[in-house]
Amino acid sequence: MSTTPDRPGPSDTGPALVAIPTYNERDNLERTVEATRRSCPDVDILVVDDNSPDGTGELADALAADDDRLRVLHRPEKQGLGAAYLAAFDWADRHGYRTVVEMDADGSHDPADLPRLLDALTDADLAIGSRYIPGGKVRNWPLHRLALSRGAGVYTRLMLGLSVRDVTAGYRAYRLAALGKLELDTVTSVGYCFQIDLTWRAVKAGLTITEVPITFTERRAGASKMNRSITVEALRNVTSWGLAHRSRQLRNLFGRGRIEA
Ligand SMILES: Nc1nc2c(ncn2[C@@H]2O[C@H](COP(=O)(O)OP(=O)(O)OP(=O)(O)O)[C@@H](O)[C@H]2O)c(=O)[nH]1
Ligand SMILES: [Mg+2]
Repeated sequence: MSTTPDRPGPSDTGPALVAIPTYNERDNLERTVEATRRSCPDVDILVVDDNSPDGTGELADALAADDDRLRVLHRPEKQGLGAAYLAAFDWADRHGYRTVVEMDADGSHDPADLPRLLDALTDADLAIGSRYIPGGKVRNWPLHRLALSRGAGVYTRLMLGLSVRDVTAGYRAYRLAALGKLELDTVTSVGYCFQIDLTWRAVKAGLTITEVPITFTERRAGASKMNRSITVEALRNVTSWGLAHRSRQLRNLFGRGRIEA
């Protein structure tokens, strides 16, 4: 991962790569790509497909044949959202991008919000498309999904002392140079915990984080990949990071106390 440059001037955030991970998104991908093109004609798009059984990878290839700013990264098997994004970040870095956006393929993330997300990077390292700040919205989510998301957010913010309001948000823009400070080679989070993991790393690395209100909509078609193991992973990791964080705070408190005594 490159380490140069640090945050450059406002006009210097591009070119941007929009990374779209896919697993069985055949009924959603084309509309997401088209809407992204309409919203931001200047971005490049990378579809990261984990050998979807429904043929999403082949569909992505067909779309790429007509669009020289669309590329497809084929991976041999389903390895989770986190691994797909790590591969996309590495690809973006190797191909000289300075900005990378995370976007779901399922219609939950509206490409119309993309310009505002990219604009927010002019004075931030990480711009998070947030459902839970004034102006942010969630549409058509079943109550249990909203409760899970809100509950995970409250627990994470309490455990880690974070001020970010939407810690699990998956619609984000990063400066590549900033991602280089997050020791990505040690990331093992697989599910939506990946988003919490990177938020926590960004805070610890002192990155500038901003939240931009977005409207999140329940997936348009196809099946969610959310499952119990994804929730358990997040709960286990956040608890362990939180305990480590709080015990570090206590050690610092008592350590300082001894010196001052
Ligand atoms: N390449 C790849 N993409 C994945 C994998 N798991 C999920 N995705 C994609 O990541 C995006 C988010 O996954 P979703 O299934 O929508 O999960 P979610 O948004 O947390 O849950 P829902 O609210 O139910 O939609 C979608 O574009 C998925 O196709 C994976 O293992 N590999
Ligand atoms: Mg989704």
